[in-house]
Amino acid sequence: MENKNHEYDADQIQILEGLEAVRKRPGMYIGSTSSKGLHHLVYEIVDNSVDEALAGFCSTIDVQINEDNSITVKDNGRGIPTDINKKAGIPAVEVVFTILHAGGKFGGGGYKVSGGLHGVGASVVNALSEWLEVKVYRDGHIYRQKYARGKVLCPLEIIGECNPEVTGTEVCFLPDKEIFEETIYDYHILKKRLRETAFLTKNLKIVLRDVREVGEDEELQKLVGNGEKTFHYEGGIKEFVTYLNKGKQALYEQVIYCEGTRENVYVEVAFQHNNSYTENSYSFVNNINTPEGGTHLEGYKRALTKIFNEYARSNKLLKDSEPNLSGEDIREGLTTIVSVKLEDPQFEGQTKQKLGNSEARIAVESIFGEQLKYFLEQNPSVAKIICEKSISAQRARDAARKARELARRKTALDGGSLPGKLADCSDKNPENCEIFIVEGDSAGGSAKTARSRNTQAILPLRGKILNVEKARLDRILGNAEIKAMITAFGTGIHEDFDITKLRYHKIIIMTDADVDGAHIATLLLTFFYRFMPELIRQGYVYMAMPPLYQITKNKKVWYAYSDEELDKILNEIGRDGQNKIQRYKGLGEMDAEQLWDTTMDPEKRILKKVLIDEDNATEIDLTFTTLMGDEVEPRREFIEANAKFVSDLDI
Ligand code: TSJ
Repeated sequence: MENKNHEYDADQIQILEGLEAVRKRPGMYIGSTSSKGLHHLVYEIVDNSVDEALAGFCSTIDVQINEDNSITVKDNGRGIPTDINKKAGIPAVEVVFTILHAGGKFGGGGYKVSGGLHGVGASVVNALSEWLEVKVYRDGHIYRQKYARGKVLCPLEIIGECNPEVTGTEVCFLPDKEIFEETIYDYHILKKRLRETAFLTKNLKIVLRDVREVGEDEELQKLVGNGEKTFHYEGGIKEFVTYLNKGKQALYEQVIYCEGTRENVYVEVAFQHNNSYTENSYSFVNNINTPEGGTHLEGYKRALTKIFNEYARSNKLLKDSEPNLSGEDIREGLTTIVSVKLEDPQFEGQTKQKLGNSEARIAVESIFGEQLKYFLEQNPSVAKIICEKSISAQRARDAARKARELARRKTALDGGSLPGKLADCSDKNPENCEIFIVEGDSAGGSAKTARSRNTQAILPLRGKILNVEKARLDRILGNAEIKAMITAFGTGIHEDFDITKLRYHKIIIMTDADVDGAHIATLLLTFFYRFMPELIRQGYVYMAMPPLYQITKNKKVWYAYSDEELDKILNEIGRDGQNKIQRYKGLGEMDAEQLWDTTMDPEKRILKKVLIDEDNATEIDLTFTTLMGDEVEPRREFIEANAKFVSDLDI
């Protein structure tokens, strides 16, 4: 007896040490303690309920943001087992919350979504919560256990009885303010992720509710959602494709969908072409986005290319004399979701986000290939539309290649000359150099006068730049402004892109602080995102922040970069009518010296670094579509929310 107690104590110590390690280095377990990590806690918990749904035992998950920014997640699954786990000598549910990496190790079977980069389980959430409470509805009992910062507060106890038909798990937790830099939940972030989860798990109903009161706080108003939202998609990823093609013109009515299982890999593919020129493919493994793709995406691409070429040849849509369609040709304007579920996903690559299992390639290639072939035979009119679109993409690509070769030869002849409008800097070490992309010739003129010639280059752009969402490659590469940027940067684009050739380590977009300026900035960002995404990923792209106001009093000058700042300055210096407040409408209104002082001087200016939120890749695409589409209202909304895409002040 004594001995047994002793062992139990030893186990307890180990448990506490395990969770203490999580509290000491939270970033190791959840990536970061910023807003991103805060939201990650919710996904960790919800993913357990999704596992239960995938196993076929749960149909509804209810997520609630409570008044105190605690989160309640409730499902109608079987309820976490409450019997004593033999190895640990404590109830299974306690194991789940107190032992690292214990999530889902017992019983069950089926697919575990908690297999991604930070799929660390409930014990990590528990360790990082000020308090956590779990309730299990099982066998007619209601069980409850409470914890604080990972420590057990009371044993698992029965607190009531229920109808034995009612089963499920309910977890409520409050993220620890000692750990997280940000502890206020953003409804919109949870909404995006839960919507995606619902798309990927057909028939699963996810309800998101926000019960916080907003009051007067404007910052809080942005984060709080109104009421309740239900995500429930019978069509699963088929509906996901429809959602992603929203605002674009579909080339044919139906979304093409297939599913099947081979070698324990469950495969789903859904796609539909639209009239744009960009590919829009997303792949998922056990509901986790794989931005770098992997074997599942390779299998899909191989089958798509092979089946369409075979079809086009045997139906004489492609002549014997013509070359095969390339994968890129077929994927022009194509929106696709590839989703696989498998028992033991292996992730490879630098960021461990690329699927490595070869059985996933084989499964996707054979299931998708077979069903696509059948579909094309049954739907010749759709097949014809796709083949025709692909053939015209092939022609455009051919024309673009010829134009590029011509451009290359020309550059070879005139010694690789830089664009005429570029005022380059003299320093040749890219680390020291920055290039300002400036809207308009007049602002470009001031910037050229103001700059520090040694390290700052200026490239003025004339008027609105080409919308790359609405043009084909040959036209895009024929556009003077775009050509000038590509040559100035030195990196090339797409598959030719080489970051080591980048001539400036800061690419700074400098546009007016108004709606037109924001529009030009987003056109530029769209171009970078589509053609040189690494430039953004590696943090080389910035936005200059010109001031909105100049305040003058007794020959002293202040600059305000926002309305709040103007208010603050006026409060400090007094509002006695002697101020002359000037509102800047454009960069052109500043002379060279003012432009240098307020926006260009590395010692004083504010730059915003542009970031891509990879977790929200599917939403970024929608954002660009909204922005570049013809509807004015959604675009205005985006521009107002633009600060979300662009963040990270660099002063
Ligand atoms: F992990 C967790 F605690 F965070 C959590 C787990 C949170 C929430 C909201 C739900 C769940 C959860 C776990 N929901 N459903 C389950 N199911 C099981 O743990 C379970 C139930 C029965 C059996 C069985 O073999 O009888 C096996 C498992 C894994």
